[in-house]
Amino acid sequence: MVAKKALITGITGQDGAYLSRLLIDKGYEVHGIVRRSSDHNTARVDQLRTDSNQQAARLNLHFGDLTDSAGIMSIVESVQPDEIYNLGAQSQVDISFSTPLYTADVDGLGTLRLLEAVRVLGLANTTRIYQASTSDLYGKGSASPKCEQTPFEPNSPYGIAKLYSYWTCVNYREAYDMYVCNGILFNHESPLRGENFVTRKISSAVARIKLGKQDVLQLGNLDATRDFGFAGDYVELMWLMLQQDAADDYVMATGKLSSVREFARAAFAHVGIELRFEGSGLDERGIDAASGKTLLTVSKEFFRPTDVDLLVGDASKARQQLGWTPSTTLQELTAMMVDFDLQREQNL
Ligand code: NAP
Ligand code: F7E
Repeated sequence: MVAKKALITGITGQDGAYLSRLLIDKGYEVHGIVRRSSDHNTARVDQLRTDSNQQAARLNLHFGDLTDSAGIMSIVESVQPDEIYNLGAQSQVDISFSTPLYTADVDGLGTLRLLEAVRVLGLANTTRIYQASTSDLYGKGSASPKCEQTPFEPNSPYGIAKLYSYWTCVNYREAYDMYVCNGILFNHESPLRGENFVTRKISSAVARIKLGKQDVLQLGNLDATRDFGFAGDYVELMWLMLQQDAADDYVMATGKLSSVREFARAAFAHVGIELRFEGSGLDERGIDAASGKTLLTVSKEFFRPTDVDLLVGDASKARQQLGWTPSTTLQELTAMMVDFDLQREQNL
């Protein structure tokens, strides 16, 4: 049987690494787009290239960038993918405030470039497309939990750029009968999460503090509350979405809430440190109940011009129609991340 071909933009990111492993295990020939960089940037997929000859032979990397229409067109033409997973993005919400035009170009127009490449190359009826949409589309809306019918009110350049992509995908599905799906993903984390995102910033700092390599962890908005899932569970649903009779959009979420403060408390507890919170606002501190030492402080530097206070999702549609439920609990996720960082720090 001929192997299916998948093209992944953003293959070097957290989700790209989990998804490429899943697809290779399913027998796919996987192609990934890698940005030119002055240094090595494929660390998250390097293991796949050395795990076994069979896996390495199934992974093909191409230099490209979502801002480069001709390059994207050329890669799509040469790969002729059965499935495209558009995971590439400037994915940091805080950074999107300082790079709004670049974020719009990559996260908004980048999707259009990909869809146009598929359409213009005559692949509209053969190539299925997954778009990495986001719970940030909901922004400041107060309805909770959020489902596929909840109105979008994005309040960051990132969310607004992703909203453009969301509707462009819906439009290409309706106008050209293309198989295009939006996965509206709530926050999902893992040991492969970038260290600038809050959960990994916490797990890596907790490991360093435990090992005496760092004194204090500085965070921003401790009240921000998110629906944190495990990235390894979420990539399965990306694949499932492209295996249905008809394309549709789905929320992926755990339905459980945790504030940043609660996540930090649980991460410290995992290494045996009981954190007691005192004070409020910029004066709030997390104190080691045993030693009285301040281990966590709040800094203005990590606040955003506008933030999303609370995001929790209702993934009933994915559960009922695709049989998908996330299997990793928040406690398991926290332990997995902190243990990984402890081991990594010990080996440095
Ligand atoms: P990530 O770890 O930040 O990975 C982003 C990927 O996009 C990286 O491979 C990055 O390449 C690539 N990229 C950035 N700019 C690019 C450009 N101009 N052209 C081509 N590729 C580019 O993000 P993630 O957590 O895996 O998320 C995957 C996707 O899901 C993103 O679109 C994100 O916005 C979306 N999403 C994520 C979450 C979440 O909680 N993780 C939730 C909802 C939606 P480099 O490695 O070279 O930087
Ligand atoms: O922030 C607060 C911060 O940067 C979560 C991306 O994958 O998920 C992610 O976006 C919350 C925010 O993720 C710090 O203000 C407090 O309220 O980890 P984050 P995010 O902004 O939710 C969505 C669904 C995506 O689509 C995105 O691509 O935590 N927070 N203190 C902090 N955040 C950071 N980064 N650093 C802090 O020190």
